[in-house]
Amino acid sequence: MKNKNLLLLAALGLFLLPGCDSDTTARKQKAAEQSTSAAQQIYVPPGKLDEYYAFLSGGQSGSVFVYGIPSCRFIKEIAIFEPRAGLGYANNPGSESYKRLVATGPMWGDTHHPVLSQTDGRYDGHWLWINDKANDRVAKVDLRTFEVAEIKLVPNIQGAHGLAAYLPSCKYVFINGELETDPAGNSTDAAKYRSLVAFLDAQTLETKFQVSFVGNADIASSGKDGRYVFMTMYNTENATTSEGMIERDRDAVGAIDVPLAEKALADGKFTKVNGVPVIESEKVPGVLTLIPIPKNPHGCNVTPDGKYILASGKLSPTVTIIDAHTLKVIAEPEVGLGPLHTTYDGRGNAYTSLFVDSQIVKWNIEKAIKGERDYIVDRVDVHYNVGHTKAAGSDTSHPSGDWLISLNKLSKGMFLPVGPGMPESQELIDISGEKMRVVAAFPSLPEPHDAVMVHRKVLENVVVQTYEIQPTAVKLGEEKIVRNGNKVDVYMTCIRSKFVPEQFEVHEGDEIHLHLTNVETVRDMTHGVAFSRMGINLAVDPGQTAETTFVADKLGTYWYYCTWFCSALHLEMRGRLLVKPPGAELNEYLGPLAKADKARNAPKKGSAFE
Ligand code: K7E
Ligand code: CUA
Ligand code: CA
Repeated sequence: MKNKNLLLLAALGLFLLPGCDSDTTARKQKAAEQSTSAAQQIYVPPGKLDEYYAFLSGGQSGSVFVYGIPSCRFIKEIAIFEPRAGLGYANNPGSESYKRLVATGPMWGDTHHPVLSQTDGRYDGHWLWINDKANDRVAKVDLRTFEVAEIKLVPNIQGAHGLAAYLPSCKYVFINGELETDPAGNSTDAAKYRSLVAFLDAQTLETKFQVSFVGNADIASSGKDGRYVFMTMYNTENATTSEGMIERDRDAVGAIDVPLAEKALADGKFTKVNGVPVIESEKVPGVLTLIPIPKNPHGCNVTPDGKYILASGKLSPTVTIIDAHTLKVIAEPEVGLGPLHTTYDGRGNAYTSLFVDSQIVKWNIEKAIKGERDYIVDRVDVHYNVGHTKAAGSDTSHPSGDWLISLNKLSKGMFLPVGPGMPESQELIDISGEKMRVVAAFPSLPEPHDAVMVHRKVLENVVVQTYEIQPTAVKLGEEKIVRNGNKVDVYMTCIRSKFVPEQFEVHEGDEIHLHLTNVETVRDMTHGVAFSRMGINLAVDPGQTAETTFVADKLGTYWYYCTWFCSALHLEMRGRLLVKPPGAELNEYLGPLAKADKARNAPKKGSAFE
C-alpha cells in the first residue's frame, strides 16, 4: 500500500517537474544572489578591521567571548570565573587572578548579562560588568586590557541574574537574586524566603544596600532618569515547584524607587543582614511598586528614550508596554509565541525574540500603543529557539540601528556535526532597512545568553598597547633570588629570547614563589613559562607581571620553557630548575642580563683576565 502511494507520488512528481523547473531555477538563482550579497555585507578582508566589538556572555563557560562584527570573527575569550591555563589565568596558585577568584567562590561561573559603562547615554569604553548566576558574583572587566579588574561576592542573594547599570550616572550596578532564599542564610522554611535586589558600588563592587521582597526577580533594566530601576518577576506565587510558579495569570514588573531607597538608608530604615543594609520593601511604602503583567514574564528592556519599559510575556504571546514615569500599563500587543527579550533600533521599532516561534519580530512601538493594526513590521526566522537578541547600542540612549545579534539556543543542522552535542549558534541580522535580513551564522562555545556591541571608535584610544609597569614588576637587570628558610622568591624577567635567570637552584621541598615580568615594549610580544611536570604555566603580555607558587618536591633537573612562539629563538628560550638534596650547596647564577651577575662576572683583581 505504502509503496503504491510512493509510486503514485513519484509519477505525479514527474508530471509536475517540467512545470516547476524554471521556477526552481529562478528561486535558486535568487537565493544565490542573496547569499552572495549577504556574504559581501559581512566580508571584512584579512588585515581590515571590523566595525564593532560584540561581547557575548559565555554562560556556563564562565567567560566573555569577543567577536568582530560584521565579520563574526572570534577575537578573544575574556576568562573570568574559570581558569584558563593557556592564558595563565587563575590556574596558578599565588597569582592575583587565582587568589581573587578563590576568595569569592568556586573556580567556575555561569555568566549571563554583559553590561557596558555609559556616560551621557553613550558607551564610554571604560568597563564591562558581568554576573555569575551560579555563585552570586559580579565581575568588572577593564577595557584597556580586556582583563578582569575586580570580582566580588554579592551577599544574601541566590541566583544573581538580572544585571544592569543604574542610569544615567552608572554609580551603581544592580543585580537581583532569581532564586528565593532566607536572606539571613540558613532557614529551610519556604515561608521565610525572599528575593533581593543588590545595589553595588560600580567601581569596588561592594554591596551598598539591598531591597528585599517576597517573590523573585529575573531580568533587570534601568530607567534613564535616575528614578526607577525595573525587574521582571515570574514567581509572584513564591512557589517552590514549577507548577506552582505558573499558577497566576499575571505576575509583575517591579519598579524600585532608587532615591527613596537611598533616603530610607539615610534614615536608618533597614536591618543589617550579613553586614549589608537591607530595606524590607513592606516597611518603606513606595520603594517597590508591583505592576501586574502576564504571565511569567522574562526580558525587561527600557526604551532608548526612557519612556517605556517593555516586558516580554514568555508564557503569554504579548509584550507589555509600561509607562516608565507613571508605572501604568499602556498596551499589551501580541507579537508571537514565547517572547523573551526585546531590543531597539532607535527609530521607534522594537525587536522581540520569540523562543517558541524561532523568530525575531520587528514591531512599531507607537503604532502598538495607538492600537493601529499594522504595528507588526516584519518577521524573520532564526535557527533555532532564540533567547536574547540585541541590537548595537540598544542599551544606550542612541542605538545605531544597523546590526542585531540573535543568540539561539539550538543550532541543529547549522554546522558540521561534531557528536551528539552541537555548538551554540548566533546569527547576525541587518536591521538597517524596513525588512530584516539574516546575513551570517556563527558558532560559539556554550552558551551565550546576552550580548552588547560597541563601535570600535569608542575603544580606539582606550585599549592599551602594553601594560603599565606594575609596582610588583621585576626590572631588567634587577633579577634576583631571595631565600628565606625554605621559601625561595625568584624575580625573573623575560624578553626575546631569554629568561633571566636562565637557571636557578633550590633544595628539595622548597616553596618557590615566581615573579615573572615581561619586559618587552612591543605590543603582542607575549611570553609564557611552563615548568615541566609541575603543572605550572604563566602567560605574560608586554609589561605584565605574573606570579605563581609551587613546591619543588622532586630531585633533579626540570626545564622551564616559553609557551608562546615568540621568535626564531623561541625553542631556545628555556632554563633549568635544579632541585638538589637538602643541605647541598646552591649556586646563584642569574644570567648575562642581570646586574648581580655582571658584577660577579667582572674580572677579579689580579685574575688572569684583568
Ligand atoms: Cu534570557 Cu539569563 Cu538573560 Cu538566558 S537569560 S536567554
Ligand atoms: Cu618567548 Cu617564546
Ligand atoms: Ca508566575
